[in-house]
Amino acid sequence: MGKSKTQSMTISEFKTAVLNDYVLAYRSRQASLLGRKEVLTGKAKFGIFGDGKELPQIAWAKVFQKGDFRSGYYRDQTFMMAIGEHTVQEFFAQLYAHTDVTAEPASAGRMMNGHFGTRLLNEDGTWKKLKDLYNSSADISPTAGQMLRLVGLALASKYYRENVELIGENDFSDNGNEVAWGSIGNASTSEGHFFEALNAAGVMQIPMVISVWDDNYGISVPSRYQTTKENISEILKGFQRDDKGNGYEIFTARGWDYAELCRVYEQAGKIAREHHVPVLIHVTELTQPQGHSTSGSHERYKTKERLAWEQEYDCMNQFRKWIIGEGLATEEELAGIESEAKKYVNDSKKAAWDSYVQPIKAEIAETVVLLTNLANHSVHGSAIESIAQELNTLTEPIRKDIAVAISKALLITADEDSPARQSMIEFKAEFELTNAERYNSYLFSHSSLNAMSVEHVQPVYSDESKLVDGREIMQAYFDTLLDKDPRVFAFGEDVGKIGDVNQGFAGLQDKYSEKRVFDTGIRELTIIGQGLGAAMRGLRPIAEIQYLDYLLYGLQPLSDDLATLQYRSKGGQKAPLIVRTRGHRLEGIWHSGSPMGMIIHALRGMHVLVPRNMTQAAGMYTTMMKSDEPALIVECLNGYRLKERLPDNLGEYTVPLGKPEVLVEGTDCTIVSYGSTLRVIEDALKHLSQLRISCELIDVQTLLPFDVNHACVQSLKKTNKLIVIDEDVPGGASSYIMQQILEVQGGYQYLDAKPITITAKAHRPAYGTDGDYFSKPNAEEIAIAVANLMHEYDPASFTKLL
Ligand SMILES: Cc1ncc(C[n+]2csc(CCOP(=O)(O)OP(=O)(O)O)c2C)c(N)n1
Ligand SMILES: [Mg+2]
Repeated sequence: MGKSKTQSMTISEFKTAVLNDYVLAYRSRQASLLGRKEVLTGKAKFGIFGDGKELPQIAWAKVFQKGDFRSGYYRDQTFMMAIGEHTVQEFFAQLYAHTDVTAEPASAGRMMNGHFGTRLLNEDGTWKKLKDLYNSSADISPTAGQMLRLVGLALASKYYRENVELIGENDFSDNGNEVAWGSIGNASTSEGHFFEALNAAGVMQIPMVISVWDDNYGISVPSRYQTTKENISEILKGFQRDDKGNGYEIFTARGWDYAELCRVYEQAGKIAREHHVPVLIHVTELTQPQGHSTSGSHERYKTKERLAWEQEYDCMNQFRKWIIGEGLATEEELAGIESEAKKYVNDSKKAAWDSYVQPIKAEIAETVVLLTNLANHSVHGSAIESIAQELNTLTEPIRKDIAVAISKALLITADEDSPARQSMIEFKAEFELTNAERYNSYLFSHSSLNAMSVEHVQPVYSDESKLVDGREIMQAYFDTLLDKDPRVFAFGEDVGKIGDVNQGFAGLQDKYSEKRVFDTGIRELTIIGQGLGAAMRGLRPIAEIQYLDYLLYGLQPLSDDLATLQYRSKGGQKAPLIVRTRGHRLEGIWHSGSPMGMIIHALRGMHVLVPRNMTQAAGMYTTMMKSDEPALIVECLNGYRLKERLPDNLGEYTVPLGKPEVLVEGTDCTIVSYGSTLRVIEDALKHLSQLRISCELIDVQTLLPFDVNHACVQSLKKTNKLIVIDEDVPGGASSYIMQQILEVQGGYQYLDAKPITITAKAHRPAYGTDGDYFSKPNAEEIAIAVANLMHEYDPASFTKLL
């Protein structure tokens, strides 16, 4: 126990506090033991538990304060229980995948057990007053993935503290006094994510405390294959702060030593909170009493000696001995506490199961009535009866059983028509709707601030509107934005001092300070992570990835974390981060890619915007800033020096998402494209108009969402020919566009010629102007392909070119 706290406690208060901790830890252990049984008996699908890690989490919870954030992993059930944000009943509800958010607040049954998170949002999607709450960001499964977001959660405290006068009183922070607490398994520290996050937080000096739960294993692989010297705190000693400058405070504590743990956590919290210094706590000598998860048994890979040691040094065993040794309770008293805790956990488990299974049973009862009715009115009566009976006798029914039974009965009676069958069809439709809400909703925000609801405001021009370089539009836009909204800050490689490699932020660091426009190290993963975490705490970061090609480095947190956030928390969390990048064309294999297919397939759950010029780009930023959703905005690298007119209402006009623009009207064929390729196509159109081929050119503007009002098919109805062009690989984003127009919009009905795509080659673009010309779609190639298509369609009117 930390001295400062215990000194002010009476002996009896101290004893009560310790025994309360024992109750909590014991309940958590029981939950783990029963949880495993629930999986082995088939009531739950998979289980991963926090047994063996109870004690450090109790110590951690003691110093976790309101407004603080957790970003951890699947072992933290005891901590979540100790801060009162995860009841034992909720633990079981998650294990069963209870889809009701009141029963399973972390994810409404979407995330497997051990994936925690608190509800940061009100039901209408607006923020709660986070500084008055104990907060946990929603966990993800990829090991060390939590470390990136953690950097942003901690950075937010620094931002709030440094900009306190600008921001003033708010719901998120009390002068930046909040600590972001991370947890990670020993083996997961082998990931690059861990080291990158560690370094980033050390450089930035942010209030972040990382706990490493070291149980010597990562599933079956022991530390000697994971960590140099088998000791993470030992090898991180160079990070230890000293009087020469920034660094970490590093602690070690044995995971079974209650007193030591309490002391260390109290000190760690104080240093991080007061001085904004990052801290690492290496908690050693932890165990896994039941092995890694329900998927296997650790007897397969741990020696007898290790297993015996784990039994002896099980933190619950040691805690018990310590309590008795210190004279805080007798053997009998502890036995009494234990049997009460067991009952409590059993009762909670039962309550969770009843609450989970009752609605399903009610749905089954309803289905059985409909099936029986259908059986009575069908020549296949007995077959349907047996489907009903089978459904009715399931001991652990799930919704899939209902869906299968309904579909089977409808398939059997395919050639029948009766009111009973009609009722079944209606029930199926209703059931599907309810299940869509349960399992498929909240990929995007449902709040009134969702990006699709942002009002469309047109750009305004006057006689005074100047013709400027594209980059000047961006610079003027960001100036307006930073001026207007103190929550906005921008960062990335070369964003600070020089205002990004294309000068979109030129001069803005001088104007708004290094606190709001700043450079980062070369570290795309944590650039995304720090944006994500900060956006989760009410800020509006713009995280810059220098070139589109390097988005690949930052793709994992975007795909696994940001894009899934609303979905996996069922609308309980959001992070309206804007990721800015630029690309499509520069030079060479790693500077001119346009991997848009990869991006849009990885980022469902985000908006992906591909402005053709800087006027459109600025409007898109405004749209996103008015919304509460995340987006990736890909600016055209070759557009910064092209001239555009500077709109008078920069920062006010918006570009609606999912609304294509017809750039050129035409009658013979529809060409669909986006971004910098449009300029290449415009060159091709000059050739084509000489051949008297009239093309309609459509800029889709946003790939996610795609053409929500089906404008493309309207054009196709007129021209009956479709050409999709982009700079991605063959079958990349162009295939997605094709699928949207032909399948989703029903465009196949209007085709009079084969639909074609014109794309870059399958390899990366070669260096130099020739490399680019022969790797990417060029104007002549496009003109020839379109002319040939027209000839194939109507040889009499259109000559074959080549
Ligand atoms: C990126 C990634 N790789 C692999 C896995 C599979 N996996 C899940 S847990 C785990 C071991 C983690 O060990 P450690 O970090 O020590 O945590 P512990 O389970 O021991 O507490 C692995 C390899 C994963 N979830 N994510
Ligand atoms: Mg481990």
